[in-house]
Amino acid sequence: MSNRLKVTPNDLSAFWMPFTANRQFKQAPRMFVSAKDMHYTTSDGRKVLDGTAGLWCVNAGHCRPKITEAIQSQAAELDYAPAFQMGHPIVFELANRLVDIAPKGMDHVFFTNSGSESVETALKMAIAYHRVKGEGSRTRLIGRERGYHGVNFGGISVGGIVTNRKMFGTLLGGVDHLPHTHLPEKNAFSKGVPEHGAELANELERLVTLHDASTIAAVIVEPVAGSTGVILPPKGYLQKLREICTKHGILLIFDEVITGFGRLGAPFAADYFGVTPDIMTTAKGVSNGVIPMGAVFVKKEIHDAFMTGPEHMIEFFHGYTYSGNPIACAAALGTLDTYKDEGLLTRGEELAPYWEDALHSLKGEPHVIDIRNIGLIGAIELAPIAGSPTKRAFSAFVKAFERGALIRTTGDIIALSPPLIITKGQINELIDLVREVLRSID
Ligand code: PXG
Ligand code: PLP
Repeated sequence: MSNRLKVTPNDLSAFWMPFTANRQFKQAPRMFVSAKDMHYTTSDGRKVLDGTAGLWCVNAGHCRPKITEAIQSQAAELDYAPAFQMGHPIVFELANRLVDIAPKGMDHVFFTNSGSESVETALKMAIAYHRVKGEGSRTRLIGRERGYHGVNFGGISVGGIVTNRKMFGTLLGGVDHLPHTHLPEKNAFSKGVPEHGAELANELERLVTLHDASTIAAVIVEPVAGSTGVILPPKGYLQKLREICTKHGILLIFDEVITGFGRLGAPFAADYFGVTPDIMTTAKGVSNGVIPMGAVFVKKEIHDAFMTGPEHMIEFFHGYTYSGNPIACAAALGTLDTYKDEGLLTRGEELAPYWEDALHSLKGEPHVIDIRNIGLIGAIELAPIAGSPTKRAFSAFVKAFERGALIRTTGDIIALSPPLIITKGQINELIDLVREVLRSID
């Protein structure tokens, strides 16, 4: 008999929850038991509007038929095939489909299972690329303050969120950071990309002078920083970073784990900003969050640099047991079909002005000190309660959940990023609910 039956079904103690206040959660659990399109259903039978696409990943909405069916039929046909030295057809099909929608020149895809793994993959690729090109001294990595690049050692090393770093020792050596671009004193309540701060990209020149270009492998940034509370690139900033990287032979990595797959109203942030990186990390929206998957897009020159040496030799000593897992690939193909059928990779462009107006209508509500938006992303920054940072936003999160909407908070910032299928009526509903919540909290 299954051991499972001996477990008390509602004993919450065994599961150590990720990025969660475990003790608090377990005293008053918030549980979802099902989901459809724009809504979750809670364990007490309430409908909750998904204002965050899960964790920025369910871009096509929940339990979409093409995705569900693709997974079901793939599971019954080929459940797993070894990822190393063996293949299966749909992983190749998926790679081609992804390259078709990728920014021009990003012709190759390496599969992972998460954003964190995509980041590790990209960083290793960058260092190895310079080595295969005969520039083995280029090992230094440059991230940015307040950057989030997942939770593995490479990612937290280039990342810039202190709580994610300070507990974990010395991290990777040879890492430096650009300053973040959050300038509330100049840019508060900007609509879309802010005017001020492009010159912060010149800090890269300072780091090049400090370390010498010959030691620097790559710069990694989120085109729009998500996890840290939605920080936008000032007008012209990403273009400048691109120019400086190109000038010094430094690879530019865009971490598009959140911005990829339609979040800004274009397929990728690279398209939105007209700036093409050398490597682009993705996850989340690639499979609608339904089955774990990540994809690292790479320029042809980088891929081709590895394709030398004896043909029987492995070119890149890196990969995961589940790289290109067949069921994850099926989920991703079902996702791409859904995006295509419904125009979701560009739907955000039409909705963005409506979203922007709705969001900025919260200016003047209690506690609001800044509002930021781009594509279908929004952030409402609240003044912290003196001496208790994060408490105000967290009570907004709990209140919103009780009233029927899922929002996300980080620090004292409310972040919103609904599925790309949201209607105008649901945008109003979400924003009105947030308004009521702001009026109801201390
Ligand atoms: N890079 C970026 C830019 C991300 O946003 C990761 C890497 C890591 O992905 P994985 O799949 O390993 O989690 C992310 C993930 C939030 C939130 O609420 C953001 C993320 C994950 C969970 C919550 O802001 N970003
Ligand atoms: N740890 C052990 C003992 C393993 O055998 C493997 C893979 O074979 C891994 C970790 C890595 O696992 P994955 O490929 O799922 O990342």
